[in-house]
Amino acid sequence: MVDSLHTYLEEKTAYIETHLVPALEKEGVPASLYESMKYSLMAGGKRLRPMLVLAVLEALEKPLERGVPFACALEMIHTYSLIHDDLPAMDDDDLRRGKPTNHKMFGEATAILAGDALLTRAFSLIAESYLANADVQPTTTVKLIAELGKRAGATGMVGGQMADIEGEGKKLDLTQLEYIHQHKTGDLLVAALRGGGYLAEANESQMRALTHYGFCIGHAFQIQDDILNVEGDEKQLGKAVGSDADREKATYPSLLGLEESKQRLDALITEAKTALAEVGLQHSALMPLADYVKNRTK
Ligand code: GRG
Repeated sequence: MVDSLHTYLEEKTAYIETHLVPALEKEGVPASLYESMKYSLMAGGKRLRPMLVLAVLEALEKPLERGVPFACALEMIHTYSLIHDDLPAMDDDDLRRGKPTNHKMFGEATAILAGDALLTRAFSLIAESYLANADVQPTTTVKLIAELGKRAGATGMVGGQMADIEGEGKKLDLTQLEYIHQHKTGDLLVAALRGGGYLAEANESQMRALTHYGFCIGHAFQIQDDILNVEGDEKQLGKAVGSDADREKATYPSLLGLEESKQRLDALITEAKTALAEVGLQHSALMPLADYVKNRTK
């Protein structure tokens, strides 16, 4: 079990961050495109998805280095999704993590291309790195690519984003809201867990448990996001500027109320941890990481 979650998060964040910039291609890339990609990739962030990959390898006692290319690829896809989400055609945000959004810094065209290039680089990074690594079977590399394509694309994150946009201003029910968040937010977390599982040669029951854990924390992540938005808005004395309420988006608290949302959040975290304990992974960092999803304040 990790002694201190805080230290664990700091150490793993630093480890991941040393690998992100070297994972980008520089030679032959227009300088403005490279700077735009690097700007958003290194603009902070919790690095939760890469951290989950490393935690799976650690839990199954495999070398952490093996997870690095896949972890970086996930962070690149996450970064691209945020760059595109901030564009005027989507959320039209000026700030992300307290800094100007990519299109505010580099212009819209460059921001679109930086997102495209990060998405593409994620896949070439996986293919190049693992095909050159004798510890990873080529079939594992293909599984990683398939997993990421499915969870990031039209059947995953992009599909969830589309449903979210189409749901704006409509009265959604819980099933529709869950569909949106399972795909928009949850699928990339599930990809982190399953990709880590492939790389760590998890057996079938471990793989099922990791998938279920990913599903539960993905769902919990979104509920906590909604709760943080409500509580943040309450602190601003009900002035919900830029909030989901303003944009007429359904949220868990708006459908279930704050108390029931919190109960669901607790139940999901317990379910995630139980799934791991059932396959003997109760001592891994994945346990406190589940609590972190619930207790996070940003
Ligand atoms: C544009 C294809 C496309 C998809 C966008 C991720 C996403 C889909 C939209 C972001 C909007 C949003 C706030 C979603 C809620 C959950 C979420 C993914 C939050 C951001 O993830 P964190 O908290 O971000 O891990 P950091 O900043 O820590 O990296």
